[in-house]
Amino acid sequence: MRKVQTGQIIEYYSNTCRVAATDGIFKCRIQGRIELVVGDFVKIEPAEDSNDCDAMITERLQRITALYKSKDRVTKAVAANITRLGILVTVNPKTSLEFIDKWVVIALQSGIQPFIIFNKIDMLEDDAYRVLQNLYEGLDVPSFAISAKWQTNLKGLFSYLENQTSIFVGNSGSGKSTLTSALTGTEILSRELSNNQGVHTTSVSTLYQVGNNMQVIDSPGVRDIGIEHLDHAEILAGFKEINNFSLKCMFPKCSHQEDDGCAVMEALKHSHIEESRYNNFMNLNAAVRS
Ligand SMILES: Nc1nc2c(ncn2[C@@H]2O[C@H](COP(=O)(O)OP(=O)(O)OP(=O)(O)O)[C@@H](O)[C@H]2O)c(=O)[nH]1
Ligand SMILES: [Mg+2]
Ligand SMILES: [Zn+2]
Repeated sequence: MRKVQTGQIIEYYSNTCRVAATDGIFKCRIQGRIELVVGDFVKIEPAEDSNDCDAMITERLQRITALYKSKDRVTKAVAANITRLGILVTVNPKTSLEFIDKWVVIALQSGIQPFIIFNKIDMLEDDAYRVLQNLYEGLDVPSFAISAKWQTNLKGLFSYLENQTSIFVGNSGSGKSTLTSALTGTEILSRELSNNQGVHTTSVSTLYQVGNNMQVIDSPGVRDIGIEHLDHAEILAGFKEINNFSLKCMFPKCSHQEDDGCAVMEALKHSHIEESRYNNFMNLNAAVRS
């Protein structure tokens, strides 16, 4: 590498990064203490003194979006400049509805469009996901029912991901790497579910370029996604239908529980709000600062 250039981080380790720049892909060292994540655009310079790195990252460019998570009251970015967040949902391993609702909240709060990928349909009856698809589509969360392994129904998903930078989140074993392999056409080692030998659980997030107008990030299985950095209003914004009904509650400080004139409780009673959504809303609220 000869000259200063701009690139994008496609893999981040604790003190080095792989950066895709105009002239190629470079292994880079980080100058000073710049907080970096996969998806960040950076300035890189030729490294003079470094024996195992090609270049040095000297500056991070402004982020368009940043996806945050918190753990033990520490909040940190996990990926930058993402436009879509794909939540993988499977029956095995079982994805909880709370997992979906939590990621919808996190995505919307970060200015990222959430969508759902119902995976492993080859193992299920037709329309097994129909009820959930209807529920989330009514909430402006588009969804796709696919089989990543057998590459079924990928066409619609593929068009949806064009001109976007997307990240896939889902429990370990839900098929993020298998899907990334199918989209990129390169084989990414994936995890065997039933035996513990030859397990290929993804350990770092990697950004893949698909053709010249699609980017996908395969991220490690998410174990703990703390949301302590959010407040009640941000959670409410992720529950569109509850938000709409809450505007009609008699008291502005309604807690949507036993309160008189609570429009949310009324809607719940008449099944205009799904019980799972209401319960997850209450649980997420209980987990954040007041
Ligand atoms: N039957 C079936 N199996 C699938 C499908 N997609 C993925 N799998 C299998 O599910 C297992 C886990 O897939 P991975 O792609 O490694 O899952 P992952 O989400 O990347 O897992 P982590 O990296 O651990 O987070 C593998 O054995 C895949 O072959 C599918 O559509 N149908
Ligand atoms: Mg993986
Ligand atoms: Zn209320």
